Amino acid sequence: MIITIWVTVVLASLALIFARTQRVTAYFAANAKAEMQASMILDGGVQYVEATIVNAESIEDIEDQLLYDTMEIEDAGYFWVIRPPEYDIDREPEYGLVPENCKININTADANMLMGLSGMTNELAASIIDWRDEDDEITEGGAESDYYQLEDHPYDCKNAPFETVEELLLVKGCTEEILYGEDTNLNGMLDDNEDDGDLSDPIDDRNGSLDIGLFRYLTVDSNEKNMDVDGNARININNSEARSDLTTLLEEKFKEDRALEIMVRMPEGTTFENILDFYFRSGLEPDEFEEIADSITTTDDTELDGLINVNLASKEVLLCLPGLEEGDVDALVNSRPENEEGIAWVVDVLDQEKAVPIGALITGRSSRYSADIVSVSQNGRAFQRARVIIDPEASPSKIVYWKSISHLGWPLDREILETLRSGEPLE
Ligand SMILES: [Ca+2]
Ligand SMILES: [Ca+2]
Ligand SMILES: [Ca+2]
Ligand SMILES: [Ca+2]
Repeated sequence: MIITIWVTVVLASLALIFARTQRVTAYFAANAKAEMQASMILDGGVQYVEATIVNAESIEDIEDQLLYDTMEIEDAGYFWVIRPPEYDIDREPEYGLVPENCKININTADANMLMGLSGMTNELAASIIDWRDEDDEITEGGAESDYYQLEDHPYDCKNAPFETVEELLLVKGCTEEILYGEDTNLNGMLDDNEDDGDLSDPIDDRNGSLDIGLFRYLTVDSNEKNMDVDGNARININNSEARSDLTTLLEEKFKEDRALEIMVRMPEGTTFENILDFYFRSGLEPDEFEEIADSITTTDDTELDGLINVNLASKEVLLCLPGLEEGDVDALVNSRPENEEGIAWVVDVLDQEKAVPIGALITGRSSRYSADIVSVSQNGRAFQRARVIIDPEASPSKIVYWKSISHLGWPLDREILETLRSGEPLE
């Protein structure tokens, strides 16, 4: 009898151990499946974004927030493409892509343009210039290799262009605080831990508003081809060999005698700083200028770097353009035509004195876009997040930057995860 009981106990405990192992295995299998779902949805999300940009026929096809909000992959999970809210920095996320040319390019902007950003310091602006210029001459306040060689882990000054914005963390005067502000999870919103002082990381000032740092205003990826909207090379009006092309263009668009009238005003050898300069000195009417603006250029360069999209950039970024004051920027933002892809309209808003100095620094359309993609498995047990930058002008289009930022944590409302974990679908 005693023996029988003993055997039963042993068998029962064996069964218990076995059941537990089964359960743990099943749990791991379910988690592995969730992880895989989340990462496959993320990859799919990146392809979706790339296709959306490449296939878009107008900006409207890219701008619609509904294209990026709670996209469901049946029986697998969901993804979102989030972007920092532009005006109300609260807890309401915004969805969509960010044109990289709505930011300041740290490879091309001079110290004055950099200093236009609030949060930028003289020291950092000077050090950015020294980091990317080839020489070892220290700009006042800046730093070259001599400085970096004295760090605990010494390194050389790069003396070459930045490849990522994150590289700034190597540069004198830049800290995570300056770069990311209080928004350490990079969602552009004020999360609980970003507004509780030192109760939890990061340390913040608990003032109910988000200090956003410089990161969202900076890029190394605002490059575009010097081509018109249809992909044709532009006519360089400073190149005397292209004069006949310009005459042909003017004759095509306007009457022959009008074309002659314009050409007479620019004798051979006349050069222009940029196309806005050409507008003011050629005697073109604004509507005439609008018709040809996209077909002309003042440089033989096939790539244009660091131009700022005057049709979409925020006030903060436009204020970095030389000579523009708040009133000018307000006037520009309030006069933007809807879905415009050119810059000709700028001459209706700014006078010659203000327009010409910015003419070579602005563009009308977007080229590279960044996307911040968040994916989650159907059961809410796994999520993934990545920042990517897509170059649709390369052929074929390509992803020029891809960084996993899943380690920053879940960037959307926690309720989404709770809903999914309770087995409910999202609305
Ligand atoms: Ca240097
Ligand atoms: Ca945040
Ligand atoms: Ca905190
Ligand atoms: Ca704060």
